[in-house]
Amino acid sequence: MARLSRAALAALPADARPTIDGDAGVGIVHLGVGAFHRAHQAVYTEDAIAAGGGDWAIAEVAPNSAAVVDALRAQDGLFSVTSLSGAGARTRVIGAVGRVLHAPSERSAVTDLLADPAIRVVTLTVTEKAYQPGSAMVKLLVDGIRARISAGAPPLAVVSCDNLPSNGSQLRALVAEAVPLPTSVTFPRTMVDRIVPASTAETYALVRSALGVDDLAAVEAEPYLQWVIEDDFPGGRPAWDLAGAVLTDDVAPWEQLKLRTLNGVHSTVAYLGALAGYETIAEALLMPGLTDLLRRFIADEIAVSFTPPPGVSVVAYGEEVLERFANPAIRHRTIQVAMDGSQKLPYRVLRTVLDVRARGLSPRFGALVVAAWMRFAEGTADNGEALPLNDPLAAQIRAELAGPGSVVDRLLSLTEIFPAELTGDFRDLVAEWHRDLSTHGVRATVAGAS
Ligand code: CS2
Repeated sequence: MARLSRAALAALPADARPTIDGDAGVGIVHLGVGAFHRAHQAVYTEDAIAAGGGDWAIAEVAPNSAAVVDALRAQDGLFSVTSLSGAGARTRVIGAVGRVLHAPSERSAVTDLLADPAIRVVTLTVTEKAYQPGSAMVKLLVDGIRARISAGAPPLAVVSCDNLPSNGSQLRALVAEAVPLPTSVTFPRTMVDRIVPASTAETYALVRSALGVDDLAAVEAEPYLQWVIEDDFPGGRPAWDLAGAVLTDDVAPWEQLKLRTLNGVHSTVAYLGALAGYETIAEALLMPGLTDLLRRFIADEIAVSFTPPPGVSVVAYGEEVLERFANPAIRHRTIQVAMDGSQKLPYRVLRTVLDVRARGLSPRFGALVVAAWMRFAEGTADNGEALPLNDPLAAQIRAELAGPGSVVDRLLSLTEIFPAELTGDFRDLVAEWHRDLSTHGVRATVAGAS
């Protein structure tokens, strides 16, 4: 079967071809070429170029994987995004990628590109764990910004698209530790949203039958997508607003809404679902009692923990999230969402717990999520199958699990994850859930919880 390429485009179904002709110059560097980026920022950028023009093609920089670089280069930067829902599948090819680089083997080309005044925006999807002082991502950005300063510091916006609160401010602080930042470099905050499971053999087969060519960089996603961006782009930006993104001066309530509701509930379903033996998020939602429990978590704890954007109801947003999670066409694996829990729990769940406690209420369901994460970290599902602990703190977590005394106390002592004030009544709540989950299993605990 032929590969997807510029030459193959004419033979594709007309509604699957890119909506731009591929001659826009490169104006964006993106670090982290994962499935989420391809199904999110790349789609918005293609639609923005189609609607508003401009030299905003993307230079993709892969921080690790050479496979995605090889796949995209062999396809002239083209790849497909298939939206999947109960109503069917729609595949479109994205033509917004102008260049592809591999950071480990093409380091100086990446630095030169980051210094190039034609580049006015850098976007990043590098996951929570890359936001550490001195990480490879931070070093790459610092070198790029130094080179840019030597080139006269042309204006640049560096846009974190990872699921962290104040993502732009966190990134700015990490970079500013290593290089004095000129005022011409900004770090707008964003909230990004689209459910994009890892591609599988089925994804590639689906695209082969939809397009009649092979696409080794294909991604699948839910139809829904959202992007809220702080409008602080000193060198200009693509017309993302014309592509449906919301440009605003206050992203904070959107970040909280999404992290605490969507991501918090996602992690809850991931840990409980994986422990109960469900392979996907949508299947896990079929567990008797789980949806009712999640509704109570949303209404009684998440919704009281923060102030949402004006006019938005957290409960209504939560209902929409539960519907999206239930999309049977999306096979998002519970263990994929469960990974990196030490990096995710603090922003997704523990801030909710602290705010619920500060209001004098009991963070009952927040404690259940923590207990479920602990059971997950212990490594065995209720049916006896092994669960993978894929986490940058895996060694520390395993060391605590191997020590003497109660699992709950040992894991709560990991200060990289749990704030010191999460003791006392919270510790007791977690211990109670942990005992229920260990003794009766997830299904019985969930069925008896609401
Ligand atoms: C998920 C997110 O893997 C995870 O931890 O919660 O990737 C989620 O699918 C996205 O944030 C949705 O926008």
